[in-house]
Amino acid sequence: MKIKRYEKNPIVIPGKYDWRMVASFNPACIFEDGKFYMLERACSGLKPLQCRIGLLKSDDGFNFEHVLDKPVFTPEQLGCPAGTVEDPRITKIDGKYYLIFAHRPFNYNCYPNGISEPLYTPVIGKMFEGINMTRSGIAVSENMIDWEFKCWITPPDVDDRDNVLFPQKINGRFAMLRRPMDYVGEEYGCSGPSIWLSYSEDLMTWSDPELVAVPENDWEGGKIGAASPPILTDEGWLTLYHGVDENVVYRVGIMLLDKDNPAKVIARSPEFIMEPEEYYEKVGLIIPNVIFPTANVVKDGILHIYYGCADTCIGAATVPLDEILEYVLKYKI
Ligand code: BMA
Repeated sequence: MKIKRYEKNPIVIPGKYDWRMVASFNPACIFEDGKFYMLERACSGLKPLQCRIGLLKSDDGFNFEHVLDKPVFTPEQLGCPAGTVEDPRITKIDGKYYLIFAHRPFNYNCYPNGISEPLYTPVIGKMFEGINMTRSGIAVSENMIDWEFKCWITPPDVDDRDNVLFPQKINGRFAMLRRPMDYVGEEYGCSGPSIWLSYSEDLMTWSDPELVAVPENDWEGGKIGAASPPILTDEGWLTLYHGVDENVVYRVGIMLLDKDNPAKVIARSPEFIMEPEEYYEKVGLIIPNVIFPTANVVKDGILHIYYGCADTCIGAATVPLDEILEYVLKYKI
């Protein structure tokens, strides 16, 4: 099974506007009315490293141009101008667009060192423990340009990112995958940060997380997290995820979740399906060796995977949907 990178990758690079001068990565993408719409995580600079969300569109899913010359979602809209909004994931449910984002409520400087985690220092005040200290939230829109913050979906004191909403309700409830970092240990049933599932009637109150999948393979190191919104197929929810090995190399894995009970993994490939190979996936401004898929679109039977490359630019890759489904079904549990 071969995932084909777009030959002119990277498809989106930083530059052009001040607010996206150093990086554009980890995008959301959706196909609507004959066009692909992408939301990029855009960084203005490294000192401080602050991110906003920009909107682009494309006719073919590979050549994107900006819809607006300014961001469409910002930390200011959260009442937290010193914070940052990151890693958008989009789904459309009952005619409305939902954007799940990760939010760090502080501002920091980033000094890349070329070897995995760069050095971060706070700009004002004290940084919360660990640079990833993240709260996830939801914004809603009817046109993808005007986003309104709806609510937080994780508690303030739990580092919980890689939250991904399923594109339709399951048994009448919203469902999302999540990754509460501290839910680790015997009492949680996992030895490293894992993928969990919660349900909600109204998007505001979420059920206690149920464990879905734990790190199992060497390439997943001690940590896995959800990637892009699961895709409904006849066989179940086809779900991309990422694994981080001990050298901080980010790779992509694939699993299939039960249609009615997505806490149940019905197939999972022990091998990754993508790893950093190209220069733009190995070398970047912030963290090297990262493929971080946050979006997928199925068009004419082809799965388009959109991913952040080394926290700097955006790549696209494709594979026929039936091929990847057939591949993961080889590993039924
Ligand atoms: C994760 C998140 C992503 C980032 C990735 C690689 O923990 O912070 O936003 O792209 O690390 O640095």
